[in-house]
Amino acid sequence: MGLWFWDAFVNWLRSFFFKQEMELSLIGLQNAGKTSLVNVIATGGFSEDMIPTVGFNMRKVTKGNVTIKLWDLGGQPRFRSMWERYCRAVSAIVYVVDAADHDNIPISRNELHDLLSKHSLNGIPLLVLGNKIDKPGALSEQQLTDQMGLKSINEREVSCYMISCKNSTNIDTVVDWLVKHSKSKN
Ligand SMILES: Nc1nc2c(ncn2[C@@H]2O[C@H](COP(=O)(O)OP(=O)(O)OP(=O)(O)O)[C@@H](O)[C@H]2O)c(=O)[nH]1
Ligand SMILES: [Mg+2]
Repeated sequence: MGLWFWDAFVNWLRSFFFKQEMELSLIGLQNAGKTSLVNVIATGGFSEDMIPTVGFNMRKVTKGNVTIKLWDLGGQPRFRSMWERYCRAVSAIVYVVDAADHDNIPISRNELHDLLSKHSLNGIPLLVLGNKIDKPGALSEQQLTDQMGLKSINEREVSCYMISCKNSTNIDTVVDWLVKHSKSKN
């Protein structure tokens, strides 16, 4: 019996006894693809024709034995002042960037660094996602890391992946990251 089989079997057994949960907030400028990401994680569906999020939406998604509560926040300027409030109690902040929208990268960078300067959010792990890599001219991971100033963020865990909600590229990697950051239910 292969080791992988044993691992899979143990995980399967464990899923009956140990429920995990996590709560996270999805942040980023309008049009970055936050709601698209929720849809692709929840159902695998993608639409070109999206309605901008007004305020926020809450969705619960179950992956294996993990229940993920997602706060999907509106990215328009008028909603950004509430980002911090919705990030305070979460296990992770997921910051979505349109990697093909070069003009707005500096604004996205400033909004991210402003948010992270809030003491209430100290230490919360950050996952930065460069979305829309299906588009020509999208930044590489290295370029996004540089232009978003991710190397200057310290005293919290920072991860960065490049994704496409449209083509479902790297969505599995995102889900794995989320599952790893979930906590046991008491
Ligand atoms: N080409 C491409 N387009 C995408 C991708 N992800 C999202 N979009 C498009 O980007 C637009 C905005 O997507 P939303 O998911 O509504 O963006 P949002 O971040 O939720 O925007 P707000 O709710 O206003 O903050 C829509 O037209 C989507 O179809 C992607 O991976 N590739
Ligand atoms: Mg939205």
